[in-house]
Amino acid sequence: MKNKTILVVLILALLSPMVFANGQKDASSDGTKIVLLVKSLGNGFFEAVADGGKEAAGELDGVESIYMGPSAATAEGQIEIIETLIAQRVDGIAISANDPDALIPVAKKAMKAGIRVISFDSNISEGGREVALSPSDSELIGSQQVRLIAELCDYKGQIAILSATAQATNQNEWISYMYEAFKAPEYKDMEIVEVVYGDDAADKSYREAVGLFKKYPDLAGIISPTTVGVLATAKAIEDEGLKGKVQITGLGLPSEMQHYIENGTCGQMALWNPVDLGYSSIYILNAMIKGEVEGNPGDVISAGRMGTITIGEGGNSIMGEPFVFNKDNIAEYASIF
Ligand code: RAM
Repeated sequence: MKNKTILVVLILALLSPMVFANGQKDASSDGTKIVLLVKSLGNGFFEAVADGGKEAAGELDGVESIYMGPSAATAEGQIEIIETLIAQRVDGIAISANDPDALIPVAKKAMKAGIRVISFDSNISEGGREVALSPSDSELIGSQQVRLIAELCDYKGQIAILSATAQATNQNEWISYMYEAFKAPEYKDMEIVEVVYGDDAADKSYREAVGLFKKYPDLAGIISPTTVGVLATAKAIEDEGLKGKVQITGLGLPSEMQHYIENGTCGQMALWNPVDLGYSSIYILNAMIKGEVEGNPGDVISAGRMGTITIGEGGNSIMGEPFVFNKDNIAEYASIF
C-alpha cells in the first residue's frame, strides 16, 4: 500500500529570498514555543533530532525548540504530554508518533485550540496533523534494507526482522515494503521467518535478538529498522559469538554503530540525517505559525540550510535513498550523528 499521507519533499536547492506574508503570529515577547515530541526519551536518534531543532531555533527570531517525550514509546504517554501542552498553549507541536491513529483525537483537540500540529519521522494519519514530514520514500527504505541484508547473506537463508513497537507508523510501513521487495526473483532463496518487537528499548531489543538466535539456529540475518534495535542486535551477536554467522543490517546511527561496523559485526547499514529532520520540522512549523504558509500541498517553505521544502501530495515523492554506511565511511559520519 502506498503511503497516502501528505509527504514533504525536501528539495536541496539554493535558498530563494524569503518573502514574509502577513503573519498570524509575530515573534512576540514571550516567543514562539515549538515542541518536538518524540517517541521516547533516551534514544540517540531523537537527541540528534533535538540538536537540529535547536540549530533551527537559533536561526529564527524568537523561536524556542522544546524537546519532550514519554519515558517509554507508548501512545498513552504521548497523549498525556499533548494534553499538558494544550493547557500550556504552546504554538506548535511536531510529533514522531507511537501510533498512527491513537493520537488523532488529542491532536485534533490541540489544533482546535489553535496549536499547529505536524508529524515527522513516524507519522500520524490524515486528520491528526496538518503536514507529515517523512525522511525518505518508505518503499525505497524497505527495499534498500532487503538489498543490504541480501548482500550480507549471499542472497540466501532465513531472515528475521527486529522492529521498534508493534504500532510504529514508520517501521510498519517499511516492513510492509520489505515483504513486497522479498517477492523479487533474486531473493527466492531467502524468507522472512518472523517479525519481533524490541519497543525501542535496548534491553527488550537485546532479549528479542537472543530469542531469535535460540528459536532459529540456522538464522542467516536480522534486519532491524530502528537505531535502538540494530545496536542491541549487534551487541547480542557479538556477545553470543555469532559474528559472521548471523548478519545484521538496519537503520543505525553511525555514532552508536561505529564499533560494530569497524569490527565487521554489521557489514553495512543505512540512515538519513536525524539532525535535518529536527531542523526542518522547526522551520515548517514556524512558517505555519507565522502565517507564511498554510501547510497545503504546493506550499514552499524556506528552510535555512535545507533550502526549500515543498509540501507535496501522495506518497510518490522521493527525497533520495538513505545513506549507506560501511567500514570505509563510518568514522567520517560518527562524529556528526
Ligand atoms: C528509532 C526510532 C525512529 C526511527 C529510527 C530509524 O530511533 O524508531 O522512529 O526513525 O529508529
